[in-house]
Amino acid sequence: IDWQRSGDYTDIIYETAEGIAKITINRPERHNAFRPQTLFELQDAFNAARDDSEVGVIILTGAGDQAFCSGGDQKIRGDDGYMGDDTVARQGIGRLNVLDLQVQIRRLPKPVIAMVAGYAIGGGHVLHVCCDLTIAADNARFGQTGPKVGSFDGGYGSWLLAETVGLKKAREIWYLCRQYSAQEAQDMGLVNTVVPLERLEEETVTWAREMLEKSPLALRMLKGAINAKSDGAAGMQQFAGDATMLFYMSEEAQEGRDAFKEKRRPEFDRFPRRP
Ligand code: 2NE
Repeated sequence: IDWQRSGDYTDIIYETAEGIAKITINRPERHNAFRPQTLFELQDAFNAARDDSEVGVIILTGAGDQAFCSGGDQKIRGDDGYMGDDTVARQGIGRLNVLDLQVQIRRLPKPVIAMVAGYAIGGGHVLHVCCDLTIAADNARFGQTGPKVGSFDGGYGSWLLAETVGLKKAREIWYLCRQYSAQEAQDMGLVNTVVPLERLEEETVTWAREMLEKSPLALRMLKGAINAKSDGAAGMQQFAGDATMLFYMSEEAQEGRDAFKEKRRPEFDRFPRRP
């Protein structure tokens, strides 16, 4: 696959090919831990992939084969969050901006695949949990570390994990902070499949291509539907927005718009009162 690189980023790489966007966290010297700048860039890249109508599937991964992502960069963690170089940090204020990225991954209406080699740990583990699918290399290691390093994720990191692997297992993962192999992760339904490291990208691209053959609107509605239950009112709001989008695409809705512009009464009698 012939990836084409674009964007002016320092902490990530953004590439596209054949309707797939690949977003790579590029801080391998810190096992792809994220700092605020990394998250701003990830948000920008995910927006680019969302807005690009050629893109149907997004892959999130980490540079190298040692780590997908090791969570928040503990070396720039301040007393109230993670410190960047921006104005807010210069005022001595930290950020927890990974939460915005989690919401963005959940809400963008295209499937996101986590392609995991090596560690998916801490906030990096939560990111893969937020992705629609996870393809793991056989060297992948999964786990949470919050209670070891003085942190926790009480949002998607807790209850979406519990929805994925069950309550007892989610408690074990958080309370004990153990690491789990790729095979163990597959056994508990945390990942979709495990492949040899050298076949990781090939397999992930195969899954992406298979989804690209499917109806984009059907996939969009399914992602919204599956998320709506656990996202409560926010999930329903997105699903309702999709219903409005579909309605706008109908002749019935267009008749309302046209009648307004033509300053006439709308002729809704043409449309059936569906059972
Ligand atoms: C991932 C793990 C288990 C790997 O261990 P190992 O022994 O294979 O590698 P090593 O030597 O620890 O890591 C290699 C280099 O990467 C850095 C290390 O410090 C080391 O560099 P040097 O010190 O030798 O120069 N590195 C790795 N992870 C880093 C990190 N997160 N921040 C900064 N530097 C990091 C092992 O490295 C590990 O346990 N890492 C820490 C995982 C962790 O606790 N992450 C934060 C969880 S909290 C969080 O992400 C969070 C949240 O809970 C809520 C909101 C926002 C964020």
